[in-house]
Amino acid sequence: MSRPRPSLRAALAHPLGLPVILAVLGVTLSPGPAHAAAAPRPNVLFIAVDDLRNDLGAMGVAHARTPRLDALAASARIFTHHYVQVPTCGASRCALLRGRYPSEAAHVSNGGIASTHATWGDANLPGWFQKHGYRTYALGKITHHPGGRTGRLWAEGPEELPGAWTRSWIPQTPWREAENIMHGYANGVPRTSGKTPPLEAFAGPDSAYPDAWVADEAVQRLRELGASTEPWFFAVGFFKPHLPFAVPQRYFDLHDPERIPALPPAAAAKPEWPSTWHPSNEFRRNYAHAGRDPDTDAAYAREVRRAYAASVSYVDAQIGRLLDALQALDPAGRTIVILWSDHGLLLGEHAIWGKHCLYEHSLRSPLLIRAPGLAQPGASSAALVETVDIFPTLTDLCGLPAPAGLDGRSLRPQLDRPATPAAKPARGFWTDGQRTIRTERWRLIAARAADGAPQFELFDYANDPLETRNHAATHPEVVRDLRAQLALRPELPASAGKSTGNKKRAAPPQP
Ligand SMILES: [Ca+2]
Repeated sequence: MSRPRPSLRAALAHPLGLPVILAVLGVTLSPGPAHAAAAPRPNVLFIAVDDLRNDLGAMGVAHARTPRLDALAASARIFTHHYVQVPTCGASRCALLRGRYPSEAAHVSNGGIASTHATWGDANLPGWFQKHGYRTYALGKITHHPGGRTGRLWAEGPEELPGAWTRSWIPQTPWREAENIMHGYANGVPRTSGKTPPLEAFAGPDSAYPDAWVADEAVQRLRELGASTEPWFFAVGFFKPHLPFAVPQRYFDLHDPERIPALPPAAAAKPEWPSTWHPSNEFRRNYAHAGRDPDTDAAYAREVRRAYAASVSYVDAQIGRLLDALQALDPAGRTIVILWSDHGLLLGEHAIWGKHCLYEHSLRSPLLIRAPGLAQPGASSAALVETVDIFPTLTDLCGLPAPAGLDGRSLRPQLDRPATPAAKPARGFWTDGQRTIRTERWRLIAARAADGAPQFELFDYANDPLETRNHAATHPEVVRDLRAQLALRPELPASAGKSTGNKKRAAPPQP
């Protein structure tokens, strides 16, 4: 990797003086106690958004109304091809915090952190930062259990990731317990699975819904952190745009449903080939639809997409308040800011309303990174990057060593030069041993048919970006090559344990 160097003259005039001069002369300051005393570690604000696909204005989505995320993107590196490892909340966050690909079936289940953390060793993102002098905070939904408790209503019982956080908590709200805030309707009403609706527009203030409370608490905590003499890693997890798509009416009013484009019929069709298609159980079973089906009711499809867009606008506004507080605290921009979503979402693509599958829109999600001294802020990187890259990127940017065994790569090359290509393909994992690998042109999904025979779906994004055909039979050489790359990682056992987001088997292979 070659990093651009400032001129010596510019370095001499630079307010940071010596470090810049040393950089010009090619001298690297290795991180260590002596250096740490001279140059404080940067603070980190990590913002997790739940189920956010790349529907941002900054990513070219015309109907999006995301002014605050767009403003953040204008000061950050926009990773347009960021892929998560597992398309469900808890398991994606498990990969984030381990910095590793799933290596056992539990790692693709929502309970993966709680059931496997004892074997992680040093691969524990907040634990590693704490070990290196950081105070670590998790507010809201950072792991599958907001607040970090795994017992009744996620409000009591064993810690999900013991000892890793200086504090892990949720705000005190009308929804009270974590499991209720996660799926909250207006003014403290919890979800009743299968009986409450997937959409709600309430004519009331932002504080009628949980994320305004998360933002309030985050702003308060940031002000307190301003007095901290120790570096901090503050993770703030918002709940929207996860189902239910329930936010104040005024965010619905931002969106004209007629302006949200419908999908081309071929993109909205259920795959005709043997596939890993699933019936969207989270959407269909956990909510009441009054007999309506967005696959056959175009008006309902528009309503659902509009409610999702409204939920994105609502969380955008709450994140904006947090960023305003950071700006007041740190006007010089010395804090590293990462915005990440745990996976994307299909809004009718392949006739799926949800995630829990290995198709493109399920695995692809926004990643924005703002770091002090970032080159070309606002420029996009189209490099294929992954959630497992975040751990080594943060240790790199903060001048910490990285623990052994991380699967990702630091994204510093793409931060320095956005045109830098990816270091590796992107890998995804799902239940029943399903796996995928994504290269710049292709995606292979490997699964097993009902009779146990290998089954492949191959997509060609150069010629068929909407995944409307399975190209496996016409490109056997590509399948061979990608299978060989898949084989570099062990296949996970078929059983993934309980709870993958849907109540039963989340993504049964279809004959
Ligand atoms: Ca999620």
